[in-house]
Amino acid sequence: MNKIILITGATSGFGEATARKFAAAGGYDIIITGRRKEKLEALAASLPATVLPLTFDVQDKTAVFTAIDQLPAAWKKIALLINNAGLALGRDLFEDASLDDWETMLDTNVKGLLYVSKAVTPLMITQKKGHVINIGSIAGKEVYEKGNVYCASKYAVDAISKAMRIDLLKHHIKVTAIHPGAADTEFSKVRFKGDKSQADKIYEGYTPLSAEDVADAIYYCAATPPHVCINEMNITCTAQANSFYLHKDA
Ligand code: NDP
Ligand code: 8X3
Repeated sequence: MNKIILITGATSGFGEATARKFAAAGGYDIIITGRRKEKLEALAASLPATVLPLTFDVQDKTAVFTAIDQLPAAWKKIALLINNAGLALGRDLFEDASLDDWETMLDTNVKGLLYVSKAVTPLMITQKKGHVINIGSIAGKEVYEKGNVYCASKYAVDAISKAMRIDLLKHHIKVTAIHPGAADTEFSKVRFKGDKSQADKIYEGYTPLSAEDVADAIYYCAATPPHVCINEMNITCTAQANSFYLHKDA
């Protein structure tokens, strides 16, 4: 019987690459989610797997709980939840940053992850097993200048992952946090609000992670035997040591 997985933020970047990875591997029925309906439907149609696209904004508590509650019974046996939806908005000094940007990051990266987890983990508790993979960031390991609230949101993902691992232990639910470094996805385009030249500069002078590199890491963590849980994985490109040290060729 195929395992059911739910991936948030599957319309681009890590989420889309992860959906492609699991679909190609076989053995999974996949729920893909995001706000951009057309992208979700196009991805669903292109994957060699049974796929259920679900359109909702993770910031909308009612929409999250309704979407999960209304899943057909067979789709409720979720074995793996990948909490990936998230974003950075702006790269500004504390005194210059926008409160709206801060609120959107906290509402998405922290509260959205909590809503989806609170909606899905009861379905795992009923099954007495499950696996939650949270996508944090190296920004949740060291704060960098102008990273302020994005970093804070990812520190929260780190803490929430540790807390979930402890509290869900008795339900045989694995919790893994994956903390990637710079990866070339739509992330910087979103962060710099469509300013392509600013976004492109982030990835100049070195080879960043690709979405597929992170999807491979997610798949590796998901494919461990039932008695093994990778608690945490920090993954950067070879040119990057952490949030501070990134070697760019001249
Ligand atoms: P992308 O911008 O390519 O993808 C982000 C995904 O999140 C999209 O599918 C987007 O879908 C979804 N998303 C954003 N906001 C919402 C929302 N409110 N409700 C539902 N879905 C939402 O970025 P990445 O793939 O790079 O990012 C994925 C995760 O990885 C994020 O949590 C990010 O913080 C983290 N990360 C990224 C790194 C990088 O350098 N790229 C490094 C470390 C961590 P849609 O717009 O359709 O809703
Ligand atoms: C994304 C990586 O370094 O831009 O989480 O914060 S970074």
